[in-house]
Amino acid sequence: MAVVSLPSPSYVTARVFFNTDKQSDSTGKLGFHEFKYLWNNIKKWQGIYKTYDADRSGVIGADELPHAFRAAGFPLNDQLFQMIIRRYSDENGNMDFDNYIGCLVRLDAMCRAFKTLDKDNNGTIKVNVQEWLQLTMYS
Ligand SMILES: [Ca+2]
Repeated sequence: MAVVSLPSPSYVTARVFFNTDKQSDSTGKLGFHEFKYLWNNIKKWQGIYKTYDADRSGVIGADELPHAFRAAGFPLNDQLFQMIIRRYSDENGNMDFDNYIGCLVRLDAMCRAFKTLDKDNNGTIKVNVQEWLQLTMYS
């Protein structure tokens, strides 16, 4: 068994915060509450990463991914997992910690954006081109 040490949150956060601060706040600044929210999520997701790296390989394999993401609150379907693996995992289907955090931060941000637009909370949204571009061009 290989001994694997995970990068600490402070290592990944700089990049993650740079990539996400524009989504969280229209001023482009990362507010204290948003920082705290992101920080707490990253700590929580780090624990999940360690737990669901079942073979202790140091990366989340394609078979481990659905369990980890379900534990993080994202029970996606197979089609979405395949898409995420293509985008965030390496050619062997393994996702490293940096990509894992980047993926979850984006997933969480997109889900929150959806909920904001889903005003009657029925699971569907209707957006006009202006709203669509605000959502997609900003992220
Ligand atoms: Ca693994």
